[in-house]
Amino acid sequence: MKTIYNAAHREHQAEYEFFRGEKVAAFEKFERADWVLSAVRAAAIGEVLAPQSFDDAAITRVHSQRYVDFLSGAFAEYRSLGGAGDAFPSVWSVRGMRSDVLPKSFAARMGLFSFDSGTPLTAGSWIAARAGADCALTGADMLRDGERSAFVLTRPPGHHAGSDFFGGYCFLNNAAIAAQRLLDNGCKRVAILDVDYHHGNGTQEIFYSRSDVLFASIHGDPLTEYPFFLGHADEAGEGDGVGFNVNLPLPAGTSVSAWFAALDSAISRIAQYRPDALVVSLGVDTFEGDPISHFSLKTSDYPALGKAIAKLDVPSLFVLEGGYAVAEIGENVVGVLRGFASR
Ligand code: Q9C
Ligand code: ZN
Repeated sequence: MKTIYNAAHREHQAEYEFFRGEKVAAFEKFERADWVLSAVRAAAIGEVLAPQSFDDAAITRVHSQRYVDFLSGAFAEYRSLGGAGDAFPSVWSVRGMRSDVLPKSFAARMGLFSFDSGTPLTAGSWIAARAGADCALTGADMLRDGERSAFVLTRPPGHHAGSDFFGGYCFLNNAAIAAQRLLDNGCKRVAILDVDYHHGNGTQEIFYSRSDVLFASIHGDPLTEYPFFLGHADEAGEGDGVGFNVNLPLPAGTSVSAWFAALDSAISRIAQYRPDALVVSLGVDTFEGDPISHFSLKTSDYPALGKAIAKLDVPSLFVLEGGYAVAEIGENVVGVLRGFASR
């Protein structure tokens, strides 16, 4: 399996994030991708390639133009106003307030286009995220050109980013951008399997009223786990999308066998959908040693995940999402990719 590597990921380096009022080292750090790249190279799973470049038009298929316009210039604007360090939102538009009027205030637009204060916007966030979208688009085009699978090795991750908001360490939704590209390249139906510990609220939001993308996610129950406000089992889609959104929330502390049972049910639903291509939002924060998550997969469990995905026998694009146990992230990701290849 070939890997498309986002070498620009290092441009995004958050100084810190907040935890219980304290500044703590950012969990979503550049070492994550470095370790995955070393593991990909050490396991010799295939060539490592640089992305092609694409116009913003491929991104505004899923993100709003006003969001892309804001985000691409946001850090420069922050600095021009005298902002020091990374930028964080501090005010949000909630129920009963307007989101259709674009405020002039930078602080107001930071809040309009985000849903948490846990996603530092740094000097290089846009460069890194934009290059990651190029990697996702390159991967989608590789499937069109006959590859059976490919791996998008990028950070920052993407699945929490929606059509016009960032959050959860995510700015551009790489998996959604790739899924839309696969449709634009001729696929009739694309499935997205999200196995990150956290619900992919951004991906769900983007495709919620559509039947040409099936979104299936296994994640920590939002009653107790981030992103809290989406990811419940009764969210089945709306309008044309009814029946094409599948949430399988599991309580924090869920066993490995219960997690794989949920995987079986997600995979059966995807098989029944008969997709022309599959995008996997591959977070490995399901790992027992993950510092911010509460499932208990072991390194030796990840090949079985890849094998189960391979049984679908559909061209598959793996896109890196979360996973914060830095020392094990590479081995866990490569375990999935090797399991897929070995089917
Ligand atoms: N003190 C992804 O895995 N909150 N995002 C963590 C830790 C946000 C995770 C708080 C977690 C976002 C892509
Ligand atoms: Zn996650």
